[in-house]
Amino acid sequence: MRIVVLTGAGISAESGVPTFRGSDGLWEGHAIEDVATPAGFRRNPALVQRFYDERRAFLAHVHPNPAHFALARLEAALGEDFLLVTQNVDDLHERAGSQRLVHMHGELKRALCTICRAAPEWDGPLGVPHSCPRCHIPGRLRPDIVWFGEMPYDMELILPALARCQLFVSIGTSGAVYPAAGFVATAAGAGARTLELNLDDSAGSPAFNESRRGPAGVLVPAWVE
Ligand code: BJW
Repeated sequence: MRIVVLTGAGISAESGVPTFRGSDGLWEGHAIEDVATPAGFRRNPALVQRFYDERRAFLAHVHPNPAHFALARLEAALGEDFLLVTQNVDDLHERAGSQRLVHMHGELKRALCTICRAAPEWDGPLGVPHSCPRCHIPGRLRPDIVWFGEMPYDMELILPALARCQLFVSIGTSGAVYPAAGFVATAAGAGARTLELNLDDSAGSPAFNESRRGPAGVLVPAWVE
């Protein structure tokens, strides 16, 4: 069976990573347009760098949970018939063992050179002027995060996989952000069955063949086994 899984912030919630649109949402205290848009970065790069520096440093204090591990086991069983598409910018899927995954909204642990577009791995702060390891131009690195208005990564892999999959599973995402919110319609239009695993009803719930409610750390291992 060919399966595409889409994950969102809800799968990392039980690891202690705040979700975006929850009551303790990560953007509280910061207007979205200040920290998650190219215009916000142009206006106040120091604020935006600091915001992502803090989140990158926070990754050292969190660990994958049973939902991340269950998806890694599913990948090991299905091999090339499996693709994990995550909207998350944390590295918890990799740390659980997932390899066939794409980070469509970027990664906290990469920088992006605004001059030569290199995306080197990055583990320290970006908030002071470092040089790009490829073009060596200093002070032009930004977080490798897809902000509003920017093109998500790996769409050329994701769209064909959606068109070919037999099952599309969405885990822990509110369905508020496009194009990911439209993947269920794309997969269903290509004939796939669609399943949602989420704590609450989401904007996308009506579009799924089946929705299960509960914490990802319980629902995902139960679905995989
Ligand atoms: C649990 C749980 C537990 C909690 N267990 N569950 C119409 C069509 C196309 C585009 C647009 C459109 N209208 C507007 C747009 C533009 C825009 C957009 O979508 N805006 C919306 C506000 C409407 N989109 C874009 O700009 C995107 N680019 C783009 O569209 O380019 C053009 C294009 C067009 C067509 C095809 C291809 C390209 C770029 C979007 C970039 C999003 N980036 C962000 C922020 C990064 C910065 C940062 O990290 O600080 O990525 S937005 C933010 O939301 C982040 C997330 O990845 C994303 C999704 O959030 P997610 O993961 O769903 O989290 P939450 O918090 O919303 O939900 C968590 C869920 O988990 C909840 O449902 C909980 O119940 C649940 N939950 N605990 C299970 N324990």
